[in-house]
Amino acid sequence: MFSFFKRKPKPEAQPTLPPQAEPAPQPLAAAADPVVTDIPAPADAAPQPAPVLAPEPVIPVETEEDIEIVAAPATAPEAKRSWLSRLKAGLSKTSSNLTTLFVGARIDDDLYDELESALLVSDAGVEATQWLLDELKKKVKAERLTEAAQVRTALRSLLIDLLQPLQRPLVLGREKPLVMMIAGVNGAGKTTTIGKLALHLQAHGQSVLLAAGDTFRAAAREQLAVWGERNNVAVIAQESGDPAAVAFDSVHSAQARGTHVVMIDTAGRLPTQLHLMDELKKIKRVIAKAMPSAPHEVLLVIDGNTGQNALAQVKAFDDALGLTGLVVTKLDGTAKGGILAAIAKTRPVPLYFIGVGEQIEDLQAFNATEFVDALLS
Ligand SMILES: Nc1nc2c(ncn2[C@@H]2O[C@H](COP(=O)(O)OP(=O)(O)O)[C@@H](O)[C@H]2O)c(=O)[nH]1
Ligand SMILES: [Mg+2]
Repeated sequence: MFSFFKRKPKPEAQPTLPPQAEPAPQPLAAAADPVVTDIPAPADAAPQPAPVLAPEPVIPVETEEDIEIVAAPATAPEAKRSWLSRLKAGLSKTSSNLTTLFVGARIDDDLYDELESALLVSDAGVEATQWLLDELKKKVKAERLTEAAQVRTALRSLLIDLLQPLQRPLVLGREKPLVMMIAGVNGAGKTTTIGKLALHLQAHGQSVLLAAGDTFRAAAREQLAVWGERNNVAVIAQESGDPAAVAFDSVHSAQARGTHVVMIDTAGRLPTQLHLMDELKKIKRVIAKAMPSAPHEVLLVIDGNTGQNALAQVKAFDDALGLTGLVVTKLDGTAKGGILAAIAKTRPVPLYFIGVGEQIEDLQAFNATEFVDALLS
């Protein structure tokens, strides 16, 4: 399930870097990776309908360029089942609210009112809720649906349509090093996510360097350092307390070592702490001084339990930094899940990964169909 896309190295791009042992070629995902079943048609082909019925959806790729699909470290079927069951358990309140209202119901205003309330309670927000209701009513009319169960199926496909644009793979190998900056509020799960990602990336043959950019708390530096030591991942840290300097050093160091991926951790901050938001912008600017095309990914990590405030976070961090991707964590807790619909409708930043626990396999690539099925099961 966990999958990245990795561009095949372009021959002319090679000589600029010191020679370094390349990882053994990865097998193309076929039987090995149950998820990636196909490379989608080129962008100019006729648009494909959302893969509603396919058991394993195709992951879209932006270009048809030479892309090597790197298979996930085979998530064992039991691990995958337990992962999905944790996602379902986390979303169970919303799913029971959303599904019971269809049981034995007639298709009338009461049904739509109840659905509206359930969506609002799930954190879907006014805009996405209104869109879903409008589209659902149109569909019911156009398809002459008469049974509540059919309306539920129609809702499922609308939700998948809404969330599908968030489903994007993280493309590896397009820069060396690929520099990723990770931001978010305190406790969102930034450091944990970096740790999980580092292990996944290593399993894909990628060398990883971490930068302890959370310089506010000595404990945060320690957390990353201990983690790095335990997992044999190099961590750049500094006593100086200047996160921009740590970020700068880490990119230089990765360039010197020929490392594939650098992940830069940052201290948690609220979007309302303007001086701290300015500091993030500075870190980003300084990274670009070390490598003009970097950072290549600016990720926001969001706690899935934050409700509508998560949307405010996405907007504020996106305005400040220009986000390239999101990670939503803690969907195993009491998260209501609807926030993804709100994000998709108002600020559709790609959602690369979702977290449903503290174990490494608990971070998985976001899949719209899987998520909607957990929400409506
Ligand atoms: N249940 C659960 N806990 C998580 C998840 N991701 C992170 N955590 C926990 O959230 C807490 C804060 O994580 P941390 O990475 O230190 O947050 P940071 O301040 O953003 O770096 C830790 O106790 C993590 O173990 C998740 O997906 N599910
Ligand atoms: Mg942290």
